[in-house]
Amino acid sequence: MSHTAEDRDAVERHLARSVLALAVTTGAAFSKNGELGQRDRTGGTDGQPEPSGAADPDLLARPIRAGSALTGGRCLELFDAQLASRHLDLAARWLRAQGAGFYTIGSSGHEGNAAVAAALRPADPALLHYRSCAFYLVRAAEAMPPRDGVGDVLLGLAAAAEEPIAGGRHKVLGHADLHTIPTTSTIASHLPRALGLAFSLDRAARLGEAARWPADAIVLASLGDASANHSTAVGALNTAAYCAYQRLPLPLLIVCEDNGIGISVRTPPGWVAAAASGRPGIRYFHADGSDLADVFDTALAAAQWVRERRSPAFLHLSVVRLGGHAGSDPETAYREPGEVAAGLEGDPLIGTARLLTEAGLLSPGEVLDRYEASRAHILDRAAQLAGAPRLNSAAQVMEPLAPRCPDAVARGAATAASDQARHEVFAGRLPESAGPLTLAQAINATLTDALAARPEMLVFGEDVARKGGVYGVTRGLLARFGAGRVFDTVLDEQSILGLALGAGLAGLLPVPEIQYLAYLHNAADQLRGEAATLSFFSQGAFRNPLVVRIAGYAYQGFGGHFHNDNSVAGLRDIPGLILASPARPDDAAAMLRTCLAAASADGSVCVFLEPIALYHTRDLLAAGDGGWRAPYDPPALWADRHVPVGRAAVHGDGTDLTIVTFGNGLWLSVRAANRLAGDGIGCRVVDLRWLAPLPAEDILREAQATGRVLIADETRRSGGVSEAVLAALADGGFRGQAARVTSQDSFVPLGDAAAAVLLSQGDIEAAARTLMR
Ligand SMILES: Cc1ncc(C[n+]2csc(CCOP(=O)(O)OP(=O)(O)O)c2C)c(N)n1
Repeated sequence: MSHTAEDRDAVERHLARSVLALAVTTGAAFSKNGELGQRDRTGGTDGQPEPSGAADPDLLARPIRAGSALTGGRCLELFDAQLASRHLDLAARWLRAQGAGFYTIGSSGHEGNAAVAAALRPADPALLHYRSCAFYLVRAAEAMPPRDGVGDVLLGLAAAAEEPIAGGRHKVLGHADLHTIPTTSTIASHLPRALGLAFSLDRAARLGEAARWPADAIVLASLGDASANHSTAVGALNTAAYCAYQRLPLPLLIVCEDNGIGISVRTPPGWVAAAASGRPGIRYFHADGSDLADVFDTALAAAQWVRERRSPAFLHLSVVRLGGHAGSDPETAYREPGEVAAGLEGDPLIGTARLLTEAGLLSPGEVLDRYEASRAHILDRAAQLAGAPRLNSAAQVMEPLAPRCPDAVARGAATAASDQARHEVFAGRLPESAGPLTLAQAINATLTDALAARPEMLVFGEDVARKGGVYGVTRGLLARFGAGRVFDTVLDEQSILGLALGAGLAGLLPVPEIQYLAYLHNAADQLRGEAATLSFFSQGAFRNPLVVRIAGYAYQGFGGHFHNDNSVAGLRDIPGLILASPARPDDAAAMLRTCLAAASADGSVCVFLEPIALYHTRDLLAAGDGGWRAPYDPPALWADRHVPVGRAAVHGDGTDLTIVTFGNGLWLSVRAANRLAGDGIGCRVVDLRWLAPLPAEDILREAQATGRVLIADETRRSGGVSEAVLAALADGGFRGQAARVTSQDSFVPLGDAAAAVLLSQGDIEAAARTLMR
């Protein structure tokens, strides 16, 4: 594909808003006082000889302006990044017009962020606002060896398969070599992760973990002004302040690129400063985003503040948005012409050009030549890359979604601490010698073993440390492993999960707890939009090793929705996510080891859904039978007893009916099967154990063994697990009978009324008899 003069003209029309562009198209230039003047034939202004400062080592080494730490040479480099960023916006529109590009949200007006990159160290991890293209280009130029940042961005705009981070899955700003972690389009959703990474950098270093980043690194997260109002941002800022208030190290630099508008909605003038400047524990800095020297000096001061104090700061950049929100957004629909023109005053390219001309480094003519050269170069590159191959099959698209290495997971699941270490952490009372354990005791022992075997593992959440969890599942872990690894968090599920996402990035193995399933939903995007997408948008260059323990399901006697939530639909459809649903103590121990190993070996995002009502259940068929307790396997048996992801368990070998169930349903179904046996109905009960991926093979095999299937599902009839099991049977070609009993499409009420909407043993028995008739 090539670009013609007409194409260039079309692009130029977009450009016309920029004063600099105006200068180019009319042949005008600006004088040293910053005003537009006519460019003469020799390229100088008003007949003045052209400065040749760009070749003068003295000038290059000198501050660009008295009192600034920005040298002339650095300013020139940053100007080139700013120019390239501007022309990439134009290239995006040109590519779009050719049908060869798919993304036109640009960075025009925000190019001052180039100086933020320059003020940081190249290895400071950065999670960028989508308008931080110039930042990315500076990072690329700083890399050793330098990266072709322009090529990266163009490939992203064109959704090309060879784009180096997302591989054509989205246009993101990210690269592992540039320590730039791709962010999603869900505004502010990267802040909890950034917070978690900042929290974890120092912790990982203290734990002696070989971290990806130096111990004195700082984390940068940038966002827009409208985004700063999102509860995710506000929550992350609050948690940052909360940590700083307690003097917990939190080297986080939040940069707000404030252009005064979010798509079409104006941010009240002064609001960002008012909202961000008074926060306890978070130091506020402000810079004029059109003045590169001011941005550089202020960002240097902010970075130094954060690095030395390990304390958060908020850098507020006043910038402008030149043009609409995206290529498809005509800003004239909501902005007056005067407002648009006023924005041009703040064009950072003009600001930097002014700095360079005033310092005698470039003449106006040279500025314009540089601008033209950048434009020609980038449009040429765009034309070259426009036809780059795209992803074209589901297999290609999905490749990085959920990498699975079952052998490595099996090995990891069998890994234990040394005998001596185990004796120490269990204080001589090894769980395998303690007799049969309840579900809660088995999980507690498994967490203890895992913390002993995996020095990088952390356990945290609300009430998990001092109290040991609402149900005692994490009891004793704080005393055994200390507050560096087992700790209570702020009461904010978004921050808890964000902490986990950042900890995973930092090389740790986070095991956060969500106290009740009903309280996951307010923070679910951290799993759905953030954790589960990271590998997808980075082709595995960044991963989210994670095992979220969630206490859930119903049957707690007192009822009430918030402590008896039985909705798993929002988890089951997250691509790549592993959803474990243990019911028995022995399975729970093995499955938790599997999840930890999968997180560690494959970077899997795992949810471990614990049935609260079974935590302390001891008996199965009769009072005192101890049928729901199980002995804890010693490490020597872990390899043999390994439970692979997506494999069910079968209880009983009846040939009349297959009951497919999970969680509390297993307890109910085994009891029901016992009663049905008395009537001569032989059942086998399949415990799914994994709700995602579903054990489809095992379901089908056991269904075919009897020809009759009853699904006993404690989740809701609509959107519940039974729908997926029926679909698996149909997909697998099952020709027998199938029926289901489920809980109602209701929230769970308080008190005895709960029983009216929840699956019961009686329901299962009745449905089984009907099916057998
Ligand atoms: C959670 C969420 N809600 C809505 C959107 C749609 N959206 C995308 S960008 C944007 C405005 C963001 O404005 P601002 O934070 O000021 O950044 P700017 O684009 O102006 O740089 C909105 C509403 C989104 N991406 N994410």
